[in-house]
Amino acid sequence: NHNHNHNHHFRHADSTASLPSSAVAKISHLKAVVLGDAPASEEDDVVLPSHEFSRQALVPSQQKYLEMYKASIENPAGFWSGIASSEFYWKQGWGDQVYSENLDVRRGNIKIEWFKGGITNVCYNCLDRNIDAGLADKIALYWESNEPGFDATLTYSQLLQRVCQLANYLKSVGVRKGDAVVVYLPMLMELPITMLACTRIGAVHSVVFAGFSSESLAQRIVDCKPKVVITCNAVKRGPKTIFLKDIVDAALIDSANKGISVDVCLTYENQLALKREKTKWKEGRDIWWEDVVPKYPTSCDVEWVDAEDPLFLLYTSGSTGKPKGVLHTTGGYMVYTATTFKYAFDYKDSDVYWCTADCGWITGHSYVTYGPMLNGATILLYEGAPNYPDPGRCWDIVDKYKVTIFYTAPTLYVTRYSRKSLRVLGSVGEPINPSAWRWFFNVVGGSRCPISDTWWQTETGGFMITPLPGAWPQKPGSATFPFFGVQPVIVDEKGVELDGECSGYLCVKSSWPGAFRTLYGDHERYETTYFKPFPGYYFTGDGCSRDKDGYHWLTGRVDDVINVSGHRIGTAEVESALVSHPQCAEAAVVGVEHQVKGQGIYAFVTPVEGISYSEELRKSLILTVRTQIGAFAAPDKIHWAPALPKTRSGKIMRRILRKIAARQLDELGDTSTLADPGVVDQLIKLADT
Ligand code: 6R9
Repeated sequence: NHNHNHNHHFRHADSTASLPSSAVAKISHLKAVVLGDAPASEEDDVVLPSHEFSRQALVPSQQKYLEMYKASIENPAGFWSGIASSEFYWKQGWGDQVYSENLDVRRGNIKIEWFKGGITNVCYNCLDRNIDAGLADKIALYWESNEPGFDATLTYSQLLQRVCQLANYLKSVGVRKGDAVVVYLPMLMELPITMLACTRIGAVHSVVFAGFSSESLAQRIVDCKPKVVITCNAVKRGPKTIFLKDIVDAALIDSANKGISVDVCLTYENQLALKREKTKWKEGRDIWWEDVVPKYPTSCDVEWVDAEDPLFLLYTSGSTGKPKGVLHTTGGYMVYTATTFKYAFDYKDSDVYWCTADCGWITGHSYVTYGPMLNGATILLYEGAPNYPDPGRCWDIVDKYKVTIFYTAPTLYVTRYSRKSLRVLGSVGEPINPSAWRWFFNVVGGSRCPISDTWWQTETGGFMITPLPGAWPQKPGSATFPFFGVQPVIVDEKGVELDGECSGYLCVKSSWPGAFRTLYGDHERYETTYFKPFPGYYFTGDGCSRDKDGYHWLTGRVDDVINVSGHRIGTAEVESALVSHPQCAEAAVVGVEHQVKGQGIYAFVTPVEGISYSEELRKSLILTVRTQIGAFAAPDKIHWAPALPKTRSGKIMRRILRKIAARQLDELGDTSTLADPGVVDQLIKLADT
């Protein structure tokens, strides 16, 4: 009794002739259901936006999307400068050139600039501008504690005061424009406050996810040499207390040993987790936030900066061991995150928006803090674990705050409550498979809410391929079509652009305002990693296919990066942690499909000679990874390996290891090029020990 509507709304736009094939939909004879009419069944290939939804949407039709997309590609300068000048405050306009770019290594250094010469400030645009526009008393932040029953709110004007006090404090300890500030905080209000305070004075924040170990933190401190580190004494996550300050102490000792000492460690006393009396303290260096920050004035002049001045650094995993410091600058990032947020979630002033990401990741930068705040949105911050004290917690929170836009990773929970307030859903971090999509759509959204499956990366700053909820018919599991100004291309291994229905490596042609500008201190690595593999394009590291209707389907990383619950982890990072263990001779790490986490970490380990396989060694190897990287990077499986399968030139054949890990033993392929083909049988025998 499903109300199927065949080809209900599909109409071909006339304006598609000159569009890149990435933006042209040719939908034909698909089974479809209309939003709100009935659940999406396994047979439904398409979910159509309802008239009701589309009527109120910012982009109400496919036709409108195509018009805007076309304008954005044909005249990027006009498209983006129109938005930038009408929706943001600039102390001074940019020069004659809206943007300049070179994405082709054959033509010299890679360079991307947007709005160069324009003078602005992101914090001003997030707070002062919105307050001037009448939002002073609008709730900016709702904060929900790990412990049910503890919460707090800040209006836009209260938030501005808090931000200014911290900004003034930071100036008083010598933080100036261009200085780095490392932030190691959980999801307290103090985290976005800190980000905005840095931005206000032109300092460059480098937020380190508070699940990283002291060694990872130290590595980042050594790389960016901050004037100040900001943390809190402890945090509760679920039933556990995590002593963050102890981790910072160890990191500061570690980085001092490597020649980088930090003078100030500003520490927030998180009273719900730990009293200050119980916190280890280093006089002279450590300062309680509550003792100093509230004493500073509640207003603070803005540091006006160039659009191309750095906004923040965020370290992310690559395919080699050392994390990469992704650098985003001011103007383009501001315009891009605000615009993508607005359109992809069809944002309305009355929305209550909740993104479950931690500010330690890019999603928390662009879509907890900057994008929503630039739009003057009401944002919910949740401190705790999604399943604490029970699996219904997320739905309790949605109901408590009447959340209307819910943006999360596909790694999800159980059904329990009505989520009547929801209007738009978002998904990020990993491919969402069609049945997970249907579950999210039918159960969480009551088959009423469109899903924005947003594909993007730390490097891209904001959404790249995403549905616009009022415009596109959606296919469960597809990120659909590019955002305005984005030209995705799919290339083969030779870098030849593929057309029509195809599958290959996902690249992007031309720049977009939110693109990262360099890897901090290593422009050469920036060029090598992202622009040399396919000259003329930005290479994403992802595989992608395009179906006959023009929809994009992301198929996961094609490099040695694993995606665990939406957290990017380089296999090389885990391997180098494992081999640092005195009893580990060699290690090779691959990703495997994981029911809950999307991908799991699967490690093949060869112990040093004379050491036997034991449960003790297994535990101690896992502990080593936890302490060197963080708990989220702990291998799910240690597979003992007398030796690893290698080519005669000594290269580990990961292809074979991936098949063994997935137990696809009949798909091992050609093993004859191995130096010792017998290794494979040995590994198979040891698979379940
Ligand atoms: C935003 C974020 C980036 C990698 C990316 C891709 C995967 C992200 C996705 C997705 C399929 C989506 N990814 N969103 N894959 N569909 N909607 O996650 O940034 O941490 O840098 O990870 O995540 O593989 O290359 P980041």
